[in-house]
Amino acid sequence: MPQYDAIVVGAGFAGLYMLHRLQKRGLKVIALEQGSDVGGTWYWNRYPGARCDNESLGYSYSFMPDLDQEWCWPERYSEQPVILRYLNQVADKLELRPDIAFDTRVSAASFDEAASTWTVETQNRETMVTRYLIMATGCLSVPNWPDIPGRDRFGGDTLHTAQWPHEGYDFTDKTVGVIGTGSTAIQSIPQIADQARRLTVFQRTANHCVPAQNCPMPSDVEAERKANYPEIRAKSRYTNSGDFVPQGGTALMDLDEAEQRRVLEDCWRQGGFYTQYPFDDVLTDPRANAIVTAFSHEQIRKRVNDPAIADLLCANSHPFGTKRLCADSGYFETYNLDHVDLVDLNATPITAITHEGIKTSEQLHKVDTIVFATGFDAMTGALTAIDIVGREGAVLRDKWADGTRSLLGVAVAGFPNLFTVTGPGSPSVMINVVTAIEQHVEWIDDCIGWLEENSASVIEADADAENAWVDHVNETADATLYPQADSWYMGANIPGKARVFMPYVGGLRRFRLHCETIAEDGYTGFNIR
Ligand code: NA7
Repeated sequence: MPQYDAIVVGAGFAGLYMLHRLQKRGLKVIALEQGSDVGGTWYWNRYPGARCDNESLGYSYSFMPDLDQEWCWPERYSEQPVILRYLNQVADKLELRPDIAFDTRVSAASFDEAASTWTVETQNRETMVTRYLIMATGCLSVPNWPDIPGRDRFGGDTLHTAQWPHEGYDFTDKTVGVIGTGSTAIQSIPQIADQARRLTVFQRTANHCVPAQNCPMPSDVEAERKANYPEIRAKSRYTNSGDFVPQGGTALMDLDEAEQRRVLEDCWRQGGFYTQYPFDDVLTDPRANAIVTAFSHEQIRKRVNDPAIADLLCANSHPFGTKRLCADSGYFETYNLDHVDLVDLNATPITAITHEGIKTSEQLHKVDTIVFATGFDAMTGALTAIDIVGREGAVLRDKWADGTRSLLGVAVAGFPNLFTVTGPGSPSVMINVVTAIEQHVEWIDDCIGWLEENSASVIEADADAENAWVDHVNETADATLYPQADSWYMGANIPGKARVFMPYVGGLRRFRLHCETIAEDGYTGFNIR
């Protein structure tokens, strides 16, 4: 049976960096990746319009200064193929591919207490043994296929945005139904409408959405960034957002009405996450939140011709920003096209999928193609899909059945020598996820280095420390408006999943400093043998 010092599961942003760090440390390490190539999220999500809504100049590794200078991001927000090209370039430059096993899906992992090793099993029935197991499986990697009666009986083409055909899909002359109106749908709907003969969008919940204001990369912005990259990178590591965009500093409620309006207009002009970054109170004070919501609705009504459709598109079910904010490019204007319809599933829910199309309580919508833009089993899906068995037969899936429990989102009591990159309880998806990944990868690598230097063979999160961290994560979320939304942050999009606010909303700076203190103090909160 092959033996390793470390196995990394996944070869996206997290897995590639983890592999590189452990290689540099001189460990015998392999990455196991279910896809046929590197990229993770950016390998799978190839739907039309797929684009990162973090700005290109901040959505890349900070540890490759030469690549920072060489690489040119063509747009303010990068399309999926560009990010995938970037990750391929990284894998080539760092010569990572020889140590990645592709088309290799991990199905089980169990901890051998006597040997202090993990036995890892793949779907191809291979088994291997490792001292450290690092799950770099991504926060948004397991697609959510809703359990709609008759889904398998549909006679046309069924697509899921997160498992898009690599050869693409031609919507020309097709009658198309899109289910879902989250970020992915908002990006893909304008592009699908460009090609399709008829497009019907099935909306259960309108999402808060801001204009992306995407544009070709301004040469002066790129030049300025490249001249100052090292300082900006260093600064981004200690901001709350993990980004170079300044966050906080303005309380909307401290401004008079005219000032509020001026600031909001400025935010909308800048677009993207600038719309929520400046404010300290929008996610904590319902009054401030209501002001942003009202302003946002006003912008939608200006863009959508039919007032009844505009009303449906205005998010009302949850406070602004408490579900992942969507960034649009021409989304609202799509509903002004004669061949595009919006179905309100609150008024007329989907009752079934038939051979011919999507049936609501009102009518059958005949379609050639159904696009499921229905999201992911977020944050935990990839981990609970694997049979992970720790000490004394503890099963991770069972441990998390009533809600995720983790120390720093990086380690779980009962599961020695298992690390999770951007696991639940860490800032992960609440901030620039590449910065979040780098912080976790570096912390894990340092921790493994420390264990090796101190001749320790086992590290495990202490149960009390884990409880204290979970309490802190919950208290931090409860001080905000976030838990008011039925979001994927809460696990609320998956029937039967425990409702617990999973990511840490205390900001990267606080989190990083806390993690640093723990390491400096010899890994307090962890039991080491
Ligand atoms: P999201 O944001 O989870 O959106 C999924 C959408 O699908 C959302 O509008 C859901 O409505 C809808 N949905 C899910 N199940 C159903 C059923 N059964 N019927 C009707 N509609 C349904 O996923 P995305 O892929 O758009 O984005 C995920 C993240 O990727 C995004 O936040 C970025 O970080 C990148 P609901 O709101 O649950 O009522």
